[in-house]
Amino acid sequence: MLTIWGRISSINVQKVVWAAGEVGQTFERIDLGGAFGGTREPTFLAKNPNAQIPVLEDGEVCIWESNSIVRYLAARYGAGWIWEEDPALRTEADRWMDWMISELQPSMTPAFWGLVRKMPGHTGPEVIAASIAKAEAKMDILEAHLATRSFLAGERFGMADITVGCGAHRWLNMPVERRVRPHLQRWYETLFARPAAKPALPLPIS
Ligand SMILES: N[C@@H](CCC(=O)N[C@@H](CS)C(=O)NCC(=O)O)C(=O)O
Repeated sequence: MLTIWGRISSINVQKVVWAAGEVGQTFERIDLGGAFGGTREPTFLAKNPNAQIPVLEDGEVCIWESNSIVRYLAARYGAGWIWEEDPALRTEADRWMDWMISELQPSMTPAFWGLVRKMPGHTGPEVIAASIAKAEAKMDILEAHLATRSFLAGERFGMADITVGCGAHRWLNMPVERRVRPHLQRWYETLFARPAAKPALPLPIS
């Protein structure tokens, strides 16, 4: 059985919980981080010196960085399913996963912190407006991509849909004005209906 360290309100933990469910692995999830604290305990720092969640333990294997964990779960337990063996096909998923962590998440996080978590120092209207504008521009890219295929890497559900899907879940449930995007909406609804997505994507977002 896997052990997943991290509170479920974390978008990066959500990716891991969803991926574990998709590849049919049972797991114990231990609340840590945020109000739960514990990330600076020496026992946890030994698992992740960055003092961040998520961390995955699979027997002797201990991994931090959410994308790396999703790739590990996909490769180890989801080969031929959410893991693509052909590097040329796999890069279709890889680029969207990296885009999620380097482009989409940073664009929407200030607005999420200000509007949903109401974190002191992050509620300034200008910061929130700039974040919404940046995230909307990224969502336009996603909308255009999804106009010509069912899933991010083509016609089959895969690991990129998990990580970027967590971003869409957060964005579409944030109290912001959004442009209407039928392709993004269709894709998100398909993802959210998956049994493995439900326990990973609690509502309301927090
Ligand atoms: N690049 C890392 C980022 C991890 C990260 O930022 N984790 C946040 C939660 S989403 C965290 O540990 N925050 C401190 C806390 O929750 O106490 C990953 O993708 O795993």
